[in-house]
Amino acid sequence: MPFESLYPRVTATRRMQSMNGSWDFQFDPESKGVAEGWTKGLPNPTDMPVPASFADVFTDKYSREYTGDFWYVTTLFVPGEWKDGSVDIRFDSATHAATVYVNGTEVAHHEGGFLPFVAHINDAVKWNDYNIVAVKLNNELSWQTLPVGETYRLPDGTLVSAPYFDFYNYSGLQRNVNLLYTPNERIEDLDVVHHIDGSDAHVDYTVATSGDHDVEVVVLDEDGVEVARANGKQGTLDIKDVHLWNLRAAYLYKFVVRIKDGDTVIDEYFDEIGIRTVEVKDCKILVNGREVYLKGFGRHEDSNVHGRGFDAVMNKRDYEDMKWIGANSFRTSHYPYAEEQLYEADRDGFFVIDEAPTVGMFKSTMNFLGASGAVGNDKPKTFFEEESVQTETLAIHRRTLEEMVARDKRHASVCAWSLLNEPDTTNEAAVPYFESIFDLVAEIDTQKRPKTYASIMMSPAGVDKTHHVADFLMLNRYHGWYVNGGYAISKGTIEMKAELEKWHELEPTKPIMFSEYGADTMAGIHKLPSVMWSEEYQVEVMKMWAEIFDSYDWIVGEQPWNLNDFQTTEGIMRVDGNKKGLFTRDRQPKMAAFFLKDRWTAIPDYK
Ligand code: GCB
Repeated sequence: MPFESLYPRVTATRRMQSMNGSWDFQFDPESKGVAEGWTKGLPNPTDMPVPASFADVFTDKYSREYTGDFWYVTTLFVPGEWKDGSVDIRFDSATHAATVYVNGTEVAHHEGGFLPFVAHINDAVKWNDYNIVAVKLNNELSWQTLPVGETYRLPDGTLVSAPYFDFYNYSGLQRNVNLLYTPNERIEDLDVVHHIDGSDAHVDYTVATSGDHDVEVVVLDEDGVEVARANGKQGTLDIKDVHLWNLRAAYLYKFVVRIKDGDTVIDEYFDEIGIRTVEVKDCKILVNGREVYLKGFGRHEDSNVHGRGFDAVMNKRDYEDMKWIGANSFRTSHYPYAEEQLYEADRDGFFVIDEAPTVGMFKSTMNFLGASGAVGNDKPKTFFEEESVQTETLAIHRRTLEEMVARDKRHASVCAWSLLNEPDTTNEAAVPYFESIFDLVAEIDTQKRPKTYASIMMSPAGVDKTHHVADFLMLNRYHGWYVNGGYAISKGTIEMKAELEKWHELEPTKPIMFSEYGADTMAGIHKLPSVMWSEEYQVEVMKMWAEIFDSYDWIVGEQPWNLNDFQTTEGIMRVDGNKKGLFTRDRQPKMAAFFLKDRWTAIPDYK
């Protein structure tokens, strides 16, 4: 299994040097950079901070909206004493496609903007010397990129991206970049599967290494006391009187893995691991065998100026806001988030529904009715009928899921997988595609977490053809907003309940949760009586949904859209972004957040 999926760490044998900071940056609209030698330096660069999205640091429209190839270049000193090991650059992400060069030699290519990859650079570097690292990125969207969209040209030849989703198509080196040193014989993967046995736990583990030496695994509790130990690349660790990881009551053990030659440590790696089980049974989601009720949000990695750039401060504030309001869960809508977010969720005991970057697979809702300036084309209405989707897109989707599961599988917080957001499930053509990706995840996730997808309102119960593959149902519904808004809100309740009852008839043993519902709300607009867009109206929409949720005991969770207001592409549907946040983009609560806080703090995490 791939080394790049291990979160980079400094240990007794591993070294790491941050490559974050100011890089040279330049757009390459004619894609001439490689031919003109930009791999060794840019002719006319500006400086660009890493990590960040490039868009919102600029003040001119062309730069902000730029679509096409663009370059990041930096100088990197590679210590000579690292020559005896493996030296790799790890990009926590590069959005959406990247080719990496060291001193002009191509060392890596990766597609997909939200998962890590490494460039192995031993053969391309000058040791104990300065090296030029160049990254050519591309942020165009197509039916073969995840997320899905289109790219078209304005009459003057300028490329424009037309996402089939409403969040802004931020791009660049948006997460951390590190230079890593590891021994040649190294730990490349660690897999853990937990079994609870009364007050004890048994953890089946598998370690993959690049050599033949033996492996030891030691487990330490939060006080640093050894609680279990085993030898061999595969085995079982027995932990007596285990302290389980629970929702909002996390507990993390430190698993230390060492490759040893007698007493000599050849390589050492560790991870913080919570012990818990997750399963779906009889209309319930069970964590450690106990029924949970999920309260939380669909989120985005999004903030002012930084765009989707990794922002530890904003992340921390988001967790504090979620704790304040009584949340215990979130969905990584609509792409895998930075690993630091998952480690924080592990520590804080959040149930994370980890979502693949698979959004925009519904042709007729592309760009949310013009939210991002939809372009017309002659593609068929049902996405999955397209030949290239069943072949190329499916292959890319499968590879992306492999990368996501490999990266996130040890996290206790990752309790479920969402394999798509709002795909077109109205047509039988979706069925083989769905079966292929759901079977794949069932096979590669050794913890066998529940799997699902977020269902779109235009594919309701009775129309949707793919729900048989999901272990639990997740509904995105906008009664009270896109349909039955304002004075017609009471009609929304009746229609939603009718649909829910149909779902329950179709899937009598599967739990159902709401992964989206809400209302755009401009903070500061107050109306008596309420009107749509006012803070009072958002409270009414939240109350309407609460009444629906409380009517059925097979509803297992509520995640309104969205934790915060976030940036979208400009268009007639959005006023400087999507305003469905319970908090503003600068993380301050709207009125409805107080309603949810009262509601959620009264609902226990475990039923
Ligand atoms: C949805 C999408 C989400 C949008 C939201 C909206 O169904 O999944 O990405 O932002 O609706 O506000 O329109």
